[in-house]
Amino acid sequence: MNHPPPPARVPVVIIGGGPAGLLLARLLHLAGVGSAVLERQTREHVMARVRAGVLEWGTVETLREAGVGHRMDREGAVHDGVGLTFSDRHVRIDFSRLTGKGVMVYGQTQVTADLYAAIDEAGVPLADEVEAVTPHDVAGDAPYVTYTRDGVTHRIDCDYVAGCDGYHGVSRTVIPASVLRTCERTYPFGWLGILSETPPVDDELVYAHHERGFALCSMRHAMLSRYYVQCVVDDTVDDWPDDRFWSELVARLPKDAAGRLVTGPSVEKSVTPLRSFVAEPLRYGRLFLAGDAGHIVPPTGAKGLNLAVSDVRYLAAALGDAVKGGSTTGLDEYSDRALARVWKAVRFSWWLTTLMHHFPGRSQFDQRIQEAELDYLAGSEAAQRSFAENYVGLPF
Ligand code: RFL
Ligand code: PHB
Repeated sequence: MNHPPPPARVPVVIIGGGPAGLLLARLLHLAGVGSAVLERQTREHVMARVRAGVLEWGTVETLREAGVGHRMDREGAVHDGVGLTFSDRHVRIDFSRLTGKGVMVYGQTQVTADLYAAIDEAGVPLADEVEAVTPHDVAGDAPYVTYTRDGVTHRIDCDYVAGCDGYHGVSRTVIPASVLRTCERTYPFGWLGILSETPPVDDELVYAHHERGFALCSMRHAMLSRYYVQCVVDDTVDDWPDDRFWSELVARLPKDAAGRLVTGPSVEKSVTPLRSFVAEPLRYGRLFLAGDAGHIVPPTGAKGLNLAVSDVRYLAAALGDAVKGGSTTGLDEYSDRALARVWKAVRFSWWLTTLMHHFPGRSQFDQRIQEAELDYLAGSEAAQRSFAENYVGLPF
C-alpha cells in the first residue's frame, strides 16, 4: 500500500506502528490533528505477530468509536465468562452476572489489520522499514525526529512525539536516567504458545493451574485454537515438538477437558518470557510514552494490548486539546492518569500469574497459600466479582 511520505512538519510524530501507534494515528485523524507514523518493520512483519486475543469491553468500545469495529463485531466472539481449573475442578467466572459486561475474543493481528486499513483510507503518512529513528530536543519547544529510509536521512519537525515503539523501542531511552524510574519483576518461567487449526477445547477460555505448570486454552475462531503451556524460561521452540506440547497440555487439563481436546499440527509456535515492567513518568518534555514502550505485563491477565488502548485514549484526547485548543492540561495529567490505570492492571496480571503458575523451588507454605486462594476464589462470589471486574477491564 502506498502511503504519502511523511511531510517535513506534522503536529505529532508517532514512533512505532503497532496497535498503540496505529490507534493513536487514527484517533488523531478523527480529531483533525495531523500525524506521521514511523515503523521499523514491514507491514507484513507487524501483521504476522501472533499476540493478544482478548479485548476488554472498554477496548471494544474504543475501537468502535475509532470506526474500526465493524469486522470485530462481525467476526469476533463475545465471551461472558472464563474457566479456571485446578485439581480436576472447573470454576466458571460469570462476567455478565458479576459485572454486566463481557470480553471480545478477536486477535491482535486482526485489530492491527483493521487499523492499517483505516489509516490507509485516511491517508495518514506512514513510513515503514525505517532505521535509526531518533527523537531530538524533546525537552525544548521545537522537537524533531530523524530517521533513515533506503539509506536517505529524513527530518520531521513537530510539536509532540508519541513513543509507541514497544518495550525494545528507542523512545524510552531518550529520557535521562535522572528522570526515569523503572520497576521490574521477572518470573522464573515463560509461555510456549501454539496456534493450531483445530476446534477449541471449550467455548470459553480455560486457565489451568497444575503441579506440572500452568496451561491456557484460548482461541481465535471455531477452527483456530491458541494454546499455551508454562515452560522453562530459556526453552526454545526446538525444545517443544508438537507431540511434547500436546502431551504436556493434556497432562495439565482436568480429565474431561483433556478428553475433548482435538490435536493437530501447529501452524505457529513461539516462546514468551514473562515480565512486569513500568517506566515512570510516561512523559519527558514533549515526548509521551504509550503502550509497551512504557510498561509490560505478563500475558496471564490479557492486559497488554488493552493498556496500550487506554493509554492512547487518554493521549489522543490530550494531544487534540493541546494542538487544536492550546490547553495542555490533559498532557500535564496524562502520565499520572495513565499510570493509575496501568498499575492496577500490573497488580492484577502479577496476582493472576502468581496464583496460576508453578514456581520452581517454592516452599510448602507458598504452595498451600496458592491452593487456599484458589479454593477461596472457587467459593466466594466477592472474590469472583473482583476477578471479573479486573478481567473485563476497569473504567477509563
Ligand atoms: P508493539 O505491539 O510492540 O508495537 C511497537 C511497534 O514499534 C516498532 N518499533 C519501532 N519503530 C520505529 N523505530 C524503532 N526504534 C522501533 N522500535 C520498535 C515495532 O516494530 C512495533 O511494530 O507495542 P504496542 O503498540 O504498545 O502494543 C502492545 C501489545 O502489542 C502488547 O501489549 C500485547 O501483545 C500483549 N499481549 C496481550 N495483550 C492483551 O491485551 N491481551 C492478550 O491476550 C495478550 N496476550 C500478549 C499476549 C503478548 C504476547 N507476547 C508475545 C508478548 C500474548 C503474548 C504471547
Ligand atoms: C490469547 O488468546 O493469545 C491469550 C488469551 C488470554 C491471555 C493471554 C493470551 O491471558
